[in-house]
Amino acid sequence: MTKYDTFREEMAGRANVEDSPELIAYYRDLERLKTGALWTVANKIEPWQPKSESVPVIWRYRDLREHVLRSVRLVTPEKAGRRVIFLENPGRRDVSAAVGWLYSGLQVMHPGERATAHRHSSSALRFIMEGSGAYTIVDGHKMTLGANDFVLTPNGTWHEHGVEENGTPCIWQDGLDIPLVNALEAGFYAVHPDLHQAVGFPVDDGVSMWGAAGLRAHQAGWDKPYSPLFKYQWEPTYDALENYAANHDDNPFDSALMHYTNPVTGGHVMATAGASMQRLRPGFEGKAHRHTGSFLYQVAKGAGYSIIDGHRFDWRERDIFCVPSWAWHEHVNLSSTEDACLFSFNDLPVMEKLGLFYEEALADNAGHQPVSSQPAL
Ligand code: 1HN
Repeated sequence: MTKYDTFREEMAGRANVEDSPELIAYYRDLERLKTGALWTVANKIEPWQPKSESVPVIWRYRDLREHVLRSVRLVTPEKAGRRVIFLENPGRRDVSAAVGWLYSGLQVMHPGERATAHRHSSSALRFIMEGSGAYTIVDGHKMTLGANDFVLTPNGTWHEHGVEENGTPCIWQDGLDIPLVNALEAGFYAVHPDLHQAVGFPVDDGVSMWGAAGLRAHQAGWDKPYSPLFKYQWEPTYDALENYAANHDDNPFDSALMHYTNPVTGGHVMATAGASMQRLRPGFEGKAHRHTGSFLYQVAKGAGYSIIDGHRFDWRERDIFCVPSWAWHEHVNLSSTEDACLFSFNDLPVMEKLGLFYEEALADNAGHQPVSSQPAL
């Protein structure tokens, strides 16, 4: 029995007042006083269970890539600030979100280009999709980036990006909590006074200080509310997943799922955003579950499909798809010989801190959703 089964969906006890001429006149009077009667909105503002405005969407890289590259000829990073094509969920256009309160976009930079340094109240992360020579500088720490590397630019940190002269065109996915910060009306933004920041440490110093599994440097000190390990490289991540998968049973929903962590606390990488990488073993057919929290996935490796709220979404490397809060979802690796890896980021730290995380497995139909013959939006 899940926590949710304790809530019963009965009309008794819920607002059920019929309009009458007197009531309508009364509502008009209340409106003039900038007030309202709760029973006219109660059922809408307190749904029986989470009702996401977001719809499941897949953004296929083979459709998007050429348009992302097209922007290089149309705008410069100097003029655009950041040259980004953002992902717009049809249910969340009003807040420019890709799902729930999460923003995401694809950013492209050519060799020799660099974007100016700025900082803001939003926390950001990036997952590298293609190209070589990309780098990010966070509070003076410069990091080199390759495909499937994951990098943080936590809130309040000065950050800028570029691609070295001898690199190739680079594309990465940005993820930010901007819609959430805007909803909370808490966003500040500043451009660096010198437009660029000095590199104050050896390149990739954070990885050598914080990146060794199970070890902590004697001189390491940290009291910020985000991970000091700004960069999580693909090779050790994949090694860890393979090792874990080889020695542990599959999780029925996620096969082998590991979370990027703050090495100081063992918890989420940032205060408002968490991120994970999962490996679906060859032939994996996950069962359906749902939980609160919004998720954006990027296919880091392989091909398969996910069924999200009864719609099937076929994906392959670099495709991005979202799972809205409380949507049923199950993942399948189509290959019987190759594994598939899914990167994802989410707002779970917020859900957990606010005591709003709930999860349940699909009990019916052996844990699998019926699939609709209608296409998704
Ligand atoms: C931002 O800082 C970046 O640093 C990318 O590359 C996208 C979208 C909205 C607000 C800040 C970046 C962003 C952003």
